[in-house]
Amino acid sequence: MAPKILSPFISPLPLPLPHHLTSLRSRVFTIHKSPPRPILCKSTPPHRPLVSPPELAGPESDGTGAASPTRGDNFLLRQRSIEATRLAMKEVKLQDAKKKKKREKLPKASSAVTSCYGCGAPLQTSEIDAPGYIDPDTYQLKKKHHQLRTVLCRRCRLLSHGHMITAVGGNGGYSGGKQFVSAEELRDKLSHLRREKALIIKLVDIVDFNGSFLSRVRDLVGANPIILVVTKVDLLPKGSDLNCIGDWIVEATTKKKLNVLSVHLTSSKSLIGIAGVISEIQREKKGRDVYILGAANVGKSAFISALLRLMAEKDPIAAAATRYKPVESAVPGTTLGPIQIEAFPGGGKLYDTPGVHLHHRQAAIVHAEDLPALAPQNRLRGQTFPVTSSVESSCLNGFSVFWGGLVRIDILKVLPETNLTFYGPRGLQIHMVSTAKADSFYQENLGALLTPPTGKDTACDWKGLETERQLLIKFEDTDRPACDVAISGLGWICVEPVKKSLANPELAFQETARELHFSVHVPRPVEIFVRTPMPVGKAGAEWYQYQELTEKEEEVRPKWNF
Ligand SMILES: Nc1nc2c(ncn2[C@@H]2O[C@H](COP(=O)(O)OP(=O)(O)OP(=O)(O)O)[C@@H](O)[C@H]2O)c(=O)[nH]1
Ligand SMILES: [Mg+2]
Repeated sequence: MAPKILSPFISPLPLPLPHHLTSLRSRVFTIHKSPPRPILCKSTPPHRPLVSPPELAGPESDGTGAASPTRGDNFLLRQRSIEATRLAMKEVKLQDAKKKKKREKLPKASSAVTSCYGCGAPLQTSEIDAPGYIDPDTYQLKKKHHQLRTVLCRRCRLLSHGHMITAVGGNGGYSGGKQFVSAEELRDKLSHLRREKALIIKLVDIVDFNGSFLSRVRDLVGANPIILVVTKVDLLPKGSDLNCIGDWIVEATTKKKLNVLSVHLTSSKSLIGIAGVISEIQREKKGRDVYILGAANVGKSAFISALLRLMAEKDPIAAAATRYKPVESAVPGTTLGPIQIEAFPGGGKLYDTPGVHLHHRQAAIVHAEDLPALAPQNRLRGQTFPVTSSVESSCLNGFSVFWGGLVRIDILKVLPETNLTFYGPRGLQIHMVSTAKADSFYQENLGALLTPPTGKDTACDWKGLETERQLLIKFEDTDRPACDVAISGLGWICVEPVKKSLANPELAFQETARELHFSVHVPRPVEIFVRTPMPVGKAGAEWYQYQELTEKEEEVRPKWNF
């Protein structure tokens, strides 16, 4: 508060205030209601008025005709000074008490207290369909007992019972769609990270490595150190060698020019690799907050549960945090606000964050009801085409393969031995028809045989596979897959130019035919990535070649752990 103008009759006080009260002078002036007579001390030279601004001086301030103060005057003056000090002290105490009261009235709660502990949405009692809703009676009761931290909102309770209620606009969503949170709003909630010192744990889903990679993560986190955690490795096909997968991931990350401290392969279901992440967090945290970051549905909340579960074995703080942990579900957009968790004994908090919604993933275009179909529940098992081993009858040229209602691949020109293996959710069925009949087959069977979209009604609103991309794949080596064609938010198709079991030993491999031609159709914003093949399964471990690295490259390359 700006100090009020000091009254002229304070400064002439001949008795100095005690040192600890000098700062209170500005408050003393309010005490006098009428101007007192200025008093000149005997020792004061007459040419030097005590009240400096002439306009403030009283009629006697020019120093002429002033009588020397009598003992009575001095006594009165002293009394006035004592009284002024007493009143000033009283006023200060009064104001301090007011400030204290005001501080106490302010809600102590940060967003953590007034938000649902399951999803981070602010608690509210007005809109039943919106996130954060709890009924008014429960709210009042919990508030009265200071237990709002322990409240789970209605949506979270439904999600944890398997209901699919997305809250992020554009995905079907709950009935009162107007309360949707937008993907931009969720991103905004993370914008402060650039300015903070934090340790970032960036999560990527192994099933959708390219689609969930969140390549512009540096825009979000600035110069903060990043540990890369690859989730859901329990879903990798049987026999996969995590050493090969780890090397493949490090190579892919280096290609994307993302500088990370290390790479961890983890599963929140089987707890593979979680202990390694905990030790690295403890080593690198250095008192900072730890943020779990990633695209929607990569498994951030599940990862936090897994972290807390393991940490709870040694740490009572983490054990206490396991009681109120974030909710996980197959719906992208489960977590809607940052959730602060007391997990570390030595300071620094753990934060679950809302997933970043990427418009190029399949989850952004399918209806909420179909979202579970996109999430693999069990270990991936590649589905291979052609299925027969007779070369003549199995050549794929001129055929189209549908992957649910979400992907169509026209096989334009491949070798008789070429083989496609689909890795993705088992719920999506694969159908092959001749390309000449593909359009009519799609129209007739969409919503029924070809799902998602599920149901004829949903299929009516479906815009179709509007994006078509021509792929020309060149290959050198016939002993390994040429590439993976990854579909954002779904899975990938491994393209083997010459499948060993299909190869005809009597036919010499044609040197000239080292090209494969496909045309891939997907819904409009969905992205198609052509990448070096991921070495999955037993076969992957056989054909995978580790990159030769120089000593220097070896030093700077992040290490993988599991
Ligand atoms: N098999 C398997 N499933 C997992 C794993 N981690 C997460 N999931 C599943 O993936 C889905 C999404 O998990 P969440 O933890 O809710 O994902 P999230 O990243 O927090 O999602 P948002 O809050 O929407 O951003 C859930 O169905 C989880 O059960 C894992 O390691 N293995
Ligand atoms: Mg979450």
